[in-house]
Amino acid sequence: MACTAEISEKYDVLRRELEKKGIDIVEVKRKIENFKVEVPSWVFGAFGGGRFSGYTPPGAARNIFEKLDDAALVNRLTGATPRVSIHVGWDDPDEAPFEEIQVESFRKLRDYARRLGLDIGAVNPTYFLEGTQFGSLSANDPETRRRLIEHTLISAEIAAKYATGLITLWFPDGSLYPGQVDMRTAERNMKSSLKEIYQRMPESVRMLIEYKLFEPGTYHTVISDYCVASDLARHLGERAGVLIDLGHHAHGVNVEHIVARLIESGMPGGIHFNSRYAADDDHAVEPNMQLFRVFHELVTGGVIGNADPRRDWAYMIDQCSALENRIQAVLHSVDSLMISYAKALIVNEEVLHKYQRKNEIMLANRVLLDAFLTDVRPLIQMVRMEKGLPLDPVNAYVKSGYQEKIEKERKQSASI
Ligand code: PSV
Ligand code: MN
Repeated sequence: MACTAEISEKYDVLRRELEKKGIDIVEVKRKIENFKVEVPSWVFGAFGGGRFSGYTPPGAARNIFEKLDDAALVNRLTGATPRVSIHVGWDDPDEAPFEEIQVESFRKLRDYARRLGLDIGAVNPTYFLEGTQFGSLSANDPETRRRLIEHTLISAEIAAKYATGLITLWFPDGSLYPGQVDMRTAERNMKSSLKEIYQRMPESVRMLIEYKLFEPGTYHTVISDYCVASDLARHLGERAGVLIDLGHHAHGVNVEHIVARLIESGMPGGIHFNSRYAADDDHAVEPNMQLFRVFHELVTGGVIGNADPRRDWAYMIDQCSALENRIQAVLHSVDSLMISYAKALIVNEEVLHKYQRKNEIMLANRVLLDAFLTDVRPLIQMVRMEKGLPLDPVNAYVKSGYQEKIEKERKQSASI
């Protein structure tokens, strides 16, 4: 493990290198210090895809309180995750049947979170429980639509009273075969259900609509891409926007272009960060070139790190794959996000613009590459050292003894 002097030395080398390029490292450091991302409650629990007899990594949290305990540890090790995004249908502290979930139950969740130094972040209504296999807000059955509209309004009230006032909506609505649903009727139902929610939800609440190209719908999904989501959001009003989940596109889609377009439209936005290889596999975030390019759009679009918080987007990790140690995986994600953000902040924008104006294609491209290939870890470590945080949160977790403790305490596996 690197010692203090070694880190300062490496940081100085990086500082001199960046200063030569006219990059203000102190400003970059300040932005990294302030970086925050929400963690999902579900990464700590038993949700795992139902394979291998519902195998869940040892030590998984058995209820929302244990999920918050784990989230608090992640925040203590990273200093960057003070909020936890919840799923109302999975995280009711009273574990009431779906129809009986009470807004007031979530007060004790908020209070418990506060005692751990946390807040409840984005509130997700849960549309994919028993009874929505043929659609939720777009279902043919008016009774199903009514149930889910009321559930969303309860979620919105929870968000207003006990969280940050943000609801994030993802729908399993779609179809498996051509002809199964009338696509126009489904769209009309979705639109009118959302309109009713928007008109009835508390005025302080904002909503982000998440799109997904596939799953569970294999032939069609009602909100398949950002154009559908942004059309809906525009139809609703200025408190509605789009949630981009990195895993929800066809392979090869230029996601940073979607980010750029949404920023340009001025619409509220948010990102669910994760990595995927084959489909929506919800793996831990990797500091790859795509993630760097996404951050570059957020930085140059004046969104992330903007002094005016109203300009900023919402950032959440959305991961929960079946086999790996979840706490290690989420710590790794936070690390990857900080690295990618730092790389985006050290792009030499002046030189980039000069090459863009001159149509110097390769030279412009190499400016991005230069930032991407720079090892920014000394900067991240410097930030952590100054905050009294472990330099390597994953390593610190392994050594902490927490895993052994939860494996012992939570032997009895749980369902959520
Ligand atoms: C759906 O695949 C999704 O990305 C949504 O954000 C859900 O809320 C989350 O995953 C958990 O299922
Ligand atoms: Mn998501």
